[in-house]
Amino acid sequence: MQSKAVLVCKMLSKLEAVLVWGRKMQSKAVPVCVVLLRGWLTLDQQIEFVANIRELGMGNGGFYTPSYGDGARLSLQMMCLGKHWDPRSGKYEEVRTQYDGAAPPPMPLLFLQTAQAALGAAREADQQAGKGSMPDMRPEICLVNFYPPSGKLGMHQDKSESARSLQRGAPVLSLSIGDSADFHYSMDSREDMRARVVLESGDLLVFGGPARLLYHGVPTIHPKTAPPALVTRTGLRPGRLNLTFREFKD
Ligand SMILES: O=C(O)CCC(=O)C(=O)O
Repeated sequence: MQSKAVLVCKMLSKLEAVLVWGRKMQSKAVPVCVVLLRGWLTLDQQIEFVANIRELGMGNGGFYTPSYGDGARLSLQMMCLGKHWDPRSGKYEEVRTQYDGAAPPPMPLLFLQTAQAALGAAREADQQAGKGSMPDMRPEICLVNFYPPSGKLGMHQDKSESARSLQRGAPVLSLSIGDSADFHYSMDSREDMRARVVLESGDLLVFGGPARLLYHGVPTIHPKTAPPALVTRTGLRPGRLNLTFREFKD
């Protein structure tokens, strides 16, 4: 299916653009390291993820509302798999020391295998675009965010992973499920340098290599944009799930 073309990175100065259409991953030229594959997760896969996330989210170490160091609460719910990421310290830890002491659930096989397949697809798209510069990564941690319709996440860099992992640009893999969201990104912290793309249910976004420290944030959720069949078949609450897979490497 050749649907909409997605322009990624159009406003970035150093990072060039990649155009990727639909599941076929036909991509157009230029250096990469940010890859967007529209609708990469099938509806059935999205449904399976929702069921798994619901079960994990209600259990020990499941969803909670995190806070920053100044006590301000994030406008989302979070669950960490593999290791706990603490927004207060910006560090990973084995248990939720600042919250309830619970250990994060290990990453289920489904998540690991999907992340590995996602990485393969992104690296292939990157290669087809003529570069082959997207590094490999080992998915060790998954952060699952649930954004209610009013949810958001400020601009930030993902840089709590090990220096080794960051230095080699081990990519972050992001999967979106549910309502669409505005995703802002830039290689530059200045506000006027930001570009925007709408992430939809099933989309896979990958940034690594020279783009590993991409500034990014989610200012807006678009209510009632989730695929109706996803909502009907899962009873997913209004809002958006996002999963980011990261390599930690001690
Ligand atoms: O929700 C998203 O698309 C991005 C999530 C994110 O930036 C994060 O978890 O660090």
